[in-house]
Amino acid sequence: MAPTLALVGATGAVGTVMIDIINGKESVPWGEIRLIASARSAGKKITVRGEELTVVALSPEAFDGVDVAMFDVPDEISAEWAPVAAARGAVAVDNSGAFRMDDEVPLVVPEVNADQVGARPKGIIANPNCTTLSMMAALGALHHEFELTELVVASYQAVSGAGKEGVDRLYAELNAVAGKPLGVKAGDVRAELESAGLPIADSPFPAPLAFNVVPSAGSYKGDGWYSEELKVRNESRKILGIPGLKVSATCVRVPVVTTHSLAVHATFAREVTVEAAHKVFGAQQSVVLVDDPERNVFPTPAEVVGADPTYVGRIRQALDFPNTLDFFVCGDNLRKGAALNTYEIAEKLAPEFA
Ligand code: 11C
Repeated sequence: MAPTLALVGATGAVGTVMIDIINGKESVPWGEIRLIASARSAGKKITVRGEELTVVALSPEAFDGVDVAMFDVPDEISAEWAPVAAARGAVAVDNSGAFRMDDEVPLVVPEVNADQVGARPKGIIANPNCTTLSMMAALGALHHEFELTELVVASYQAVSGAGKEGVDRLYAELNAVAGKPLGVKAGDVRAELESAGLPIADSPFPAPLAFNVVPSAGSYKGDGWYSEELKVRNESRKILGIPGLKVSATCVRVPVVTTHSLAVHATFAREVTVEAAHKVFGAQQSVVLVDDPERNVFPTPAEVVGADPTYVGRIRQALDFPNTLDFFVCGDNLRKGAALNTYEIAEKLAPEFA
C-alpha cells in the first residue's frame, strides 16, 4: 500500500508552500495525504492534487496510520508533537529548530547527506535553517571535491524568514515611505514611520527596513552573536560532517520579501579554480550557474524567488587567500530553504513504507 503522508502546520506560510510543491509534482509516492493544524484551523478545506481535504486538529490520534509526518510549526510545537508522531510510528521530518543539534537526530540536505535519513534513533529527522540551506547544495558540492576548511559568510535575508509578520511590516513600511525623499538624514525614515503609526517598537525588526539594511537576524545570544549566525555555524558543521569547520557569519536583514542571498568566502584544503567550480556546479541538478560578470549576469533574489534550485554567481578566486573562492548564492527561503527540503527528505523515506 502507498504510504501515508501528514503535513503538520498545513495552513501556515511554509505549509502553504508545501501544498503548492505537492500540487506541482507530476507524481507523488503517497496514498493518503493528511493535513493537520491547530484546533483553530481544523475544518478548513484545502485542495491537494485535485482532492478537497479537510484539515484535522493536532492530536495524538491524528498520527495514527501516518508513515511520514512533516512539521512546519514553531519550535515549541515541534518539540512537543514530533516525539508524539514518532511514538505513534511515523517518521517526523521537522523544519523547526527544536531538534537540529540533537546528536540523535540527523540534519539532512539530500544533496549533501541523504545517507543519514536511516540513522534516526528518535524517529525524527531535522531540516536545517533556511539561511544555512540557501547555500548548502552549492557548498556541499564544492566540499565534496575540494574539502572545505574555512567558511566566512554574510547573509542578505528576506523578511519572509521572519514569517507573515515580517512581510506585512515591510509592505507597510514601503507604503509609508513611498515617493518621499527619505534616507538622506539620520533618523528620517524612523521618524516618518513613527508619524505614520509604525513605531519600531511594534516591528519584528529592531530598525527600519525601508531604505535600510539591519545587521540582526533571529534573537541576540550574547558575546555579540545573533541566533542566525550561530545556526549557520553549527548547522553547516553538522550537515557537512566537519565538526571543527572554522565558520564566521554575519546575518543581515534586507528589504526583500522572499529569497535569501549569501556572500560566501570559502577556503579549501585543495587547489580550486573558477573553472573547476563551474564544472562542479554544472554537474549539480539543484544548482543553477548564473555567472557572466562581463555582461552583468548574476543571480538576484528578485529573479530567483519562486524557484527550487540554488542560484550561484560572481564566482572568483580570492586575490589574497590561497585555495579560496568568493561567490554569491540566492535561494528561495520558503522553498529549498524550508518546504522543499523537508518534502525531499519525506520522499527519500517513502520507499521504506511502500
Ligand atoms: C530567518 N532563517 O530568515 C530565519 C527563519 O531556524 O528555522 C528560519 C528560522 C529557523 O529569520
